[in-house]
Amino acid sequence: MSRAVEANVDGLVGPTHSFAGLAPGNLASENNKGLVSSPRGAVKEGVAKMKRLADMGLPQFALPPVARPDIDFLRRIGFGGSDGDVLAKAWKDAPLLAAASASASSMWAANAATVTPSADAADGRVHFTPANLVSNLHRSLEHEQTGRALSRLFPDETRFAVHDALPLQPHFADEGAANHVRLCADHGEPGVNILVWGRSAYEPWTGRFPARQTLEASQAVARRHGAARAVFPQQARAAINDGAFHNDVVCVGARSCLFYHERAFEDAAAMREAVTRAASPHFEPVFVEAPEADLPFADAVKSYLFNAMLVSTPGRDRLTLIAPIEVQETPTARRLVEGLIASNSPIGQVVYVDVRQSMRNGGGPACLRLRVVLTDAELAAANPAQRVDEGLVARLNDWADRRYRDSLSVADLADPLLITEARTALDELTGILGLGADFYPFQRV
Ligand code: SUG
Repeated sequence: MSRAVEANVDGLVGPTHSFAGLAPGNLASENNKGLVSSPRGAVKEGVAKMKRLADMGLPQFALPPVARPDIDFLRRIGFGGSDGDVLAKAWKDAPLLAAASASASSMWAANAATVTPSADAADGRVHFTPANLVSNLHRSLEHEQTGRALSRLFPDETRFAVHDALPLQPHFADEGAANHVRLCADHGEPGVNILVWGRSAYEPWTGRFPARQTLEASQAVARRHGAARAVFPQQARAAINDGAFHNDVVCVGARSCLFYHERAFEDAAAMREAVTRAASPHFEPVFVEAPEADLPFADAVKSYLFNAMLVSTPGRDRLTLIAPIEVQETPTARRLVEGLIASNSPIGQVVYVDVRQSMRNGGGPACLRLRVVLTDAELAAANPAQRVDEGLVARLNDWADRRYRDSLSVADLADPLLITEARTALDELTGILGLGADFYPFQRV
């Protein structure tokens, strides 16, 4: 066992952040379709959250957004001419496809990849599988650039293995760490890897909304990472139908604590038994189940209580919940949190953060981050220019002020000027984050 910390890697919001309603089954995305967004407000909310976590003494990194609009995707489906022509024709003839090419959805880094820390991996390296995200067109366009971004952040192949995404088939539909929770006694010690899935590839899915993660994808990721102590509980079908499009909408865990809604799992008792068995003899898991009677499922989805981050910070015995401000505004959710803090539960403190721009697309504080457990030596091998400190926060805020629009409607996504604006912003970002001048596809032509 070696000392390890849990770093957070947050996705920076891209310049095309918008409310195009692209994600069926994600109730916030559906309900806020057509609103005017603030890309600048969104990226600064994200940076403020990163600063908050860094200030708490936790290692924090920033991941660059993928380049959008994805002109190359539009060319592959038959639109031609100059980049501006491609965008104009796509918006005229196929606006839904054009909107998909513009999404800033890579901000939700919980979906960037599934991560297996070296303490759990057969070959002692940290493993990453970028999620193929094939359940949604706009998200299926992310994985290549995401893999490249992870390789820049974790370049040393003797310590880190960044795989390709799983095969791009519905059988292997994979949404990354949004359906993965790791429990452990301490970060550097053996962990139980809970990989939650929504459907099996070989059973018909008849739900109202798509089940995005397959059992076969979860098993394939665990297999290729050589992940020890993997358990595969099923998400409740009814939870997906009621808006839990990822398990992290209704479940979060840290150290030995799993905090989840009573209705999150198809068979919660079987889940607890499997996790307890896998944890033995390393640690005793603590299950904190929120009952429907105290917190109606609809309030859990509306407030995004379980999409809080649950973190252990230096000098505190009990865990801290980094919750969206919407929890404070939802009486049932707020009371539940207050009750947990007042009792002797593993959760001892709540910090509220404002990430409303992301929340309106169904992304809470936990969606915006990828957790990566790193030993001291692995932490030292990460790209230092992406480590969030006072200086980087100031540079990113200044960059956003100069390069991002304050407001953007869905119709504005058709503006050809946005192509150049976004590229100029991202080109500058590669300098700020030390990514090299060949990072983005548009920098390589
Ligand atoms: O995949 N929203 C994202 C939100 C992802 C949240 N992530 C986690 N729960 N981990 C999604 O549904 C909406 C984008 C739009 O409509 O423009 C969107 O893709």
